[in-house]
Amino acid sequence: MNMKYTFPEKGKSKKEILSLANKVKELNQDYTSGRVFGSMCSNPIDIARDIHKMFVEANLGNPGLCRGIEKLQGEIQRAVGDLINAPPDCEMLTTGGGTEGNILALWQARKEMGKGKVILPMSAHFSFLKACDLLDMEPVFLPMDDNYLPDLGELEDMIDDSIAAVVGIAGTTELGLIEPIKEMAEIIGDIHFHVDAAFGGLVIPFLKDLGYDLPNFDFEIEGVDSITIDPHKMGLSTIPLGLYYSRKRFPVSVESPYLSGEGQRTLRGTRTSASIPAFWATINHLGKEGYRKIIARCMENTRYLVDSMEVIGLDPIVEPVMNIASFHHHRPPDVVREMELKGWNISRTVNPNGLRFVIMPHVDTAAIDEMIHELSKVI
Ligand code: 0PR
Repeated sequence: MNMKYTFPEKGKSKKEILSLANKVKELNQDYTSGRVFGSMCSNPIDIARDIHKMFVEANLGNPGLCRGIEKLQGEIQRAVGDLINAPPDCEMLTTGGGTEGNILALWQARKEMGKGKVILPMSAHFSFLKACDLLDMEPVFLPMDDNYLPDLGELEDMIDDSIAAVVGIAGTTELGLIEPIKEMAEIIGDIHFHVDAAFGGLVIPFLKDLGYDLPNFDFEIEGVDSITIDPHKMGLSTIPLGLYYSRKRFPVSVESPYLSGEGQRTLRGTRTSASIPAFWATINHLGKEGYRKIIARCMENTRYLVDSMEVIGLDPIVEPVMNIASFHHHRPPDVVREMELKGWNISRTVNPNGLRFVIMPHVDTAAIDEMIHELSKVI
């Protein structure tokens, strides 16, 4: 059908628009339905939502107009910097999320190293493929070992003069694994080492506090050059917000003479910046204590999911390290589709084939029971 393009001639009333918007909202899957198991995002906590609304016009593309936001950005830098052992002179740039953070990392590596090859573990998020295409860099894939972690022997063989960057992941998208960052750093030497902690960065420090014995992934390891962390995932704040930490100053700055501020850095210019005060509010409202409580519950629910899946004959691909659990299955696309038709959002893995569940704070044991009941009919 050929739809004609039309711009409304006359305006509608506020009431009419609200009613239309509410109808549209019903088409969206609501996290509170308990039916979303395939998302790394959740409902932002109430205060984040309120504060976000207060700052909808904020634009860090022109920092001179929002010095208040810059101040809160600094507070976020120090708070999250504490969680990831960031050195005091470390830089942090706010981004639109993991994709932009990963692009900045490869941009920085390309600029500093003057080379174009990137070693990506097979587990790497697809955002790195966008980054490589954009920056005209060549991805080289690092195979996994039997535990679905990067094969360190292979990594050693792959290192040569043509490599600009190596990526390691703390909280892999498919399995939630923490890769051996320290061991990888020792092998790669001076090459730019970027850690993608988009999901795990705001989970692992709290799990450690809770007594989980987990490997280090952060700036405590000397060879780590940059880290991506997303407050809009397990930071439980509003979309869009990512943090890009770099040991060295990000090397690109473009003069922006008609704006206030000292030249523009990062990828985006004018940008919604309300998620910065929203995350600042989330951090200060929850504190470490609040995050620990929420994450402890997510882990209990993840355990509950794994135990319940056993009853319907699904085996975990790995024992979950964080609140992501994936299970062997031979035809995941069919199961995902059939569950979607029944109103359930689940996800899948590719390396290896399986069904994937992210146990975010909006998932409880009642939702898990109901979901497994439906799943048992389609596997
Ligand atoms: N790095 C890792 C390890 C990720 O898992 C993701 C996203 C990214 C980077 C990219 O982050 P942004 O999407 O913020 O740029 N992983 C999820 C995925 O693609 C994102 C997601 C979020 C998926 C919400 C679904 C959803 O409802 O699977």
